[in-house]
Amino acid sequence: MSESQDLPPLMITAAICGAEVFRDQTPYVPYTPDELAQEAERCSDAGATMVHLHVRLADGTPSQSADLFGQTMALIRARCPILVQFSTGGAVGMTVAERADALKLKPDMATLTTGSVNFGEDIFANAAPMVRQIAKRMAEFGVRPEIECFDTGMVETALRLAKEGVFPSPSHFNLVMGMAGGMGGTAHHLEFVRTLLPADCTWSVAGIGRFELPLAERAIAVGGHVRVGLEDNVYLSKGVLAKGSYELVQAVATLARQAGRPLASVAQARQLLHLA
Ligand code: KMH
Ligand code: ZN
Repeated sequence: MSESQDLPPLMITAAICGAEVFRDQTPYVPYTPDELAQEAERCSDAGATMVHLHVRLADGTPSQSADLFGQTMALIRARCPILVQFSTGGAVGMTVAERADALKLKPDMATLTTGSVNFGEDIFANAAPMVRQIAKRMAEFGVRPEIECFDTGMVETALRLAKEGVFPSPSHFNLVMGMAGGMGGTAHHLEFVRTLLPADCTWSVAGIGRFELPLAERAIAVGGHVRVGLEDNVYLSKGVLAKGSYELVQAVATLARQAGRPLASVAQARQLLHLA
């Protein structure tokens, strides 16, 4: 009997470009609205139910332009049914106003990071008042947050803010693991951080770099959901670049099939995530 028999169908989120991956690292990272929409469709075809979206200027400079988000979301919607999640993290150093502006376009979801963290050599700043401000704007536009946690303290902060009513419960958490500055990316770390999560939440794991696929496999086995993509990891296997986030989605779909865990449809993902 499969270990996965009583688990919910697997939601895969594709993080297709991020703000820190550039063409000198991989030629396959999409920048323009057209490129982003094409990649989102490839990921949808490969089994992803949601795309985690950042936008870029034509030269790859990270942006939070509502105009670019709007163009990209429209192109994605014209191509495929995938849910669209905007980043409110943007790039290190952006203001809250910049980061939260595009929420007015009412994407299906948006990320909400619940604390600050060393981010490589930088600091990704999310003091509690900043988190409340972004959450308030999400509530204003009816956008459901994905609570993004780079360390266990961010889970604790999220629980505290949820008690304050800063965002709705049950929440959906994304555990970003294995980034330099954040929590580690081993199965041990995942086992521990899971114990902190509320029983009624849904959660996914986004392993950074070499942690991506091993953590995906673990999450599939224990009932979590998975985020993969070039934002988090550019390699399909050691030294082999993924030709796009879709190849990483395909790899997760294969792991799910091997574990006997069906993939969620977009309709099922909407239900699991309490989206209208
Ligand atoms: N680019 C990072 C500084 C998010 O999308 O919400 C933040 C980030 C998180 O990527
Ligand atoms: Zn992101």
